[in-house]
Amino acid sequence: MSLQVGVIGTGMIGQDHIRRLTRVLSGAEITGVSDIDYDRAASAAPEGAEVFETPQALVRSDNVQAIVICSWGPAHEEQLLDCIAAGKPVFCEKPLVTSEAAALRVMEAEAAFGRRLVQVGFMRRFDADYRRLKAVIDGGSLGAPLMYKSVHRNASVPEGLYTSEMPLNDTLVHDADISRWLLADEIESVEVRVPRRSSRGTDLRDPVMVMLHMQSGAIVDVEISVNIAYGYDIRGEVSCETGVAALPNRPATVISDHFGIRQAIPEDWRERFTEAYDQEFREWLLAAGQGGATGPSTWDGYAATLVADAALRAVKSGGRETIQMIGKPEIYS
Ligand code: NAD
Ligand code: ISE
Repeated sequence: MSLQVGVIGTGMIGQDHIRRLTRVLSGAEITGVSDIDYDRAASAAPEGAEVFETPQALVRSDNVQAIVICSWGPAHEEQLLDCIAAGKPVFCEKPLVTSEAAALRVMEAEAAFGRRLVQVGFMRRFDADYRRLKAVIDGGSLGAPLMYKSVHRNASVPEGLYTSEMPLNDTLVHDADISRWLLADEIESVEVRVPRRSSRGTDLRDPVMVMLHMQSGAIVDVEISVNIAYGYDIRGEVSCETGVAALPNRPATVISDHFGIRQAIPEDWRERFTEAYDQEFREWLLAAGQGGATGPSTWDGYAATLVADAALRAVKSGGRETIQMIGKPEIYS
C-alpha cells in the first residue's frame, strides 16, 4: 500500500519533490498540499490531493501519514513540532531550522517522543559520487584524512530570496554536513574570510571562504559563491596521509567540435542532484512507511545550524568562533 504523503511548501523544491513522488518513485501517494500562497499550492496539487488552508490542518489530517516540509527555513520549527506532536514521520528540507534554540526545541520534542521521526534534506549523503568518496576515505587505503576542500558554486540566486546572510545560514549547511559525514568528525570552530565582493552580488556576502576546524585536527576549507554565472559547480577533494581523493563537478559527455573540447555544466541543484534526491526519497519512503526516519537526523541539522551561527559570529568578530554541542541524545546514537 502507498504511503499517504502531505507536502508543505510548493515552491521550487516542493514542486520538484511532488514530481518525483508522483512520477518517478513508487510507494507514495500525495494526499495533501499546503502553502501560504494557496493558489500556488492549488496549482501544484496532483490529482486527488486536498489543498489545505494551513500546514497544521494538513499535518492533522487522517489522510496524511507522513509529511514533506519544503517551506522556508524560518517556518520549519513550528511545522516540525506539529509533525512530532502528531507522531508522524517528517522529511524536512534543509536548513532544519534557523537558530540553535529552535534546533534544541525540535530535538527535545523528538527525544520526548522516544524515537526518530525527522529526516533532514542533506541529499549529498545519498549522491553516488559522494558515497564513493566516503567509501575511499573509510576504506583507509589513503591513510587518515587531513584536509578537505569543498567548493559550492551557484550560478545565481533568485532575486529577493537571499539576504546577505544566506550564503552562511542557508548554503553553508550542506558543506558543514558533508564534511562531518565524510570525515566522520565534528566541527569544533569556524573562521570566515570575505574577499572583495563580486560586482554581481548586490548586498550579498558573496563569495565567502569558510574554514572549519574539525575535532580531529583536520581542516576543511569551503568556498561559497552563490552568484557565479557560469553554472552549478560542486566539488570536493580530500587530502589524506598518502593520497588524494577528489569529487569533480559532475562528469558529463565530452563534446569535441570547432569550439573546442567541452563538457556541459549543470544549471542548478535540480539537475546536479536529481538522482541523489530520488535515492534520498526512496530511502525515506521505506523508513517513513515503518513510522521512522533514516540518514541525516535532527542531530545533524542541529550540528549544521551551530556551524551557520558560528560563521555569522565569525564574520563579525573576524576571529575563530568555537562550537559547543550538547551531549548527543540516545535516539541519535
Ligand atoms: P521557494 O521560495 O521556491 O518555495 C518556498 C515555498 O514555501 C513558497 O511557495 C512559500 O510560499 C512557502 N512557504 C513559506 N513559508 C511558509 C509557511 N509558513 N507555510 C507554508 N508555506 C510556506 O523556495 P525553495 O527553493 O523551494 O526552498 C524551500 C526550502 O527547501 C528551503 O528551506 C531551502 O533551503 C530548501 N532547498 C533545499 C535544496 C536542496 O538541495 N536540498 C534545494 C533548494 C531548496
Ligand atoms: C539551495 O537552497 C540548496 O539547498 C542547494 O543544494 C544549494 O546548492 C544552493 O546553494 C541553495 O540555494
